[in-house]
Amino acid sequence: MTAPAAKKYPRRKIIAGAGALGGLLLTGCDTDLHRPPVLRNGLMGVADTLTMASQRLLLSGQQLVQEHDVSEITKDFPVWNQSDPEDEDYQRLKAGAYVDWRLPVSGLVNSPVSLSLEELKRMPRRTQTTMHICEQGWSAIAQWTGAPLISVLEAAGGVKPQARYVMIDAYGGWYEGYDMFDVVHPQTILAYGMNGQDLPLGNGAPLRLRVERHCGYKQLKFIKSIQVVDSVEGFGRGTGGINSDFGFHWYAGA
Ligand SMILES: Nc1nc2c(c(=O)[nH]1)N[C@H]1C(S)=C(S)[C@@H](COP(=O)(O)O)O[C@H]1N2
Ligand SMILES: [Mo]
Repeated sequence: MTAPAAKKYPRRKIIAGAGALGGLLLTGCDTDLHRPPVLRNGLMGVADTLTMASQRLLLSGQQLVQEHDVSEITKDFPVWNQSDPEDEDYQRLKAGAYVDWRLPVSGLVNSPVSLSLEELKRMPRRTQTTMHICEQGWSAIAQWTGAPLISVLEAAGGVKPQARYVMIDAYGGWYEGYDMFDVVHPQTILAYGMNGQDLPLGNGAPLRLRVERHCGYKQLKFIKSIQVVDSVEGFGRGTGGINSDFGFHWYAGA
């Protein structure tokens, strides 16, 4: 079953979005191919059995990744893959300095909302200086500032008990899915700031995800919308993200 507001991705859109994946190696940070747990196969993951409240309680002690000193920030942090999505809506929003940009938060939340950048900036914020590790063999340190993903879900009235995944859609065709372990992790933020400035265009303006335990490809840029769902079916090829649709690990964490 798919959440009421979940939308299907037309196949041609996935193929178009996959252009940015061309040339990527089919490697991840792990040796096994990790996929999101699927109830109908009898593979029950924690995310399938716990309510958000019990998850928060159980997971509040999750380990944080290392945070660095600002003196370690990398000069010229790379811009990798998509740098300026060829998307009419995105280009229009960019031309208007993202004033009309909104982040719809829908699906299995109690009161769906659509947040402006200003509203996101007024929410609880977290700043963290972390190392980005791209699966293609480079790493770099930057300081990210943003709203914890959990705070954004709370602004939507919190999630319903059936909530298992957060699916995030990006301008330019990418999308990725995350389980509740990552959603409630304190270092999982929707970042609008990088190194003390607004997030630069090439690094995903106006909003990108930082999900610090994961490889580069889970750090979704150019965020368009957020949906809370009970199943990843109905999105793309149904593996839980555009990268796993093309053979990468769905779970790209350490
Ligand atoms: N929407 C979108 N998100 C994306 C990508 C992309 O091409 N499009 N590339 C991913 C990969 S593989 C990496 S390493 C990082 C790169 O982020 P950067 O451009 O800020 O270095 O973004 C990730 N998120
Ligand atoms: Mo990457």
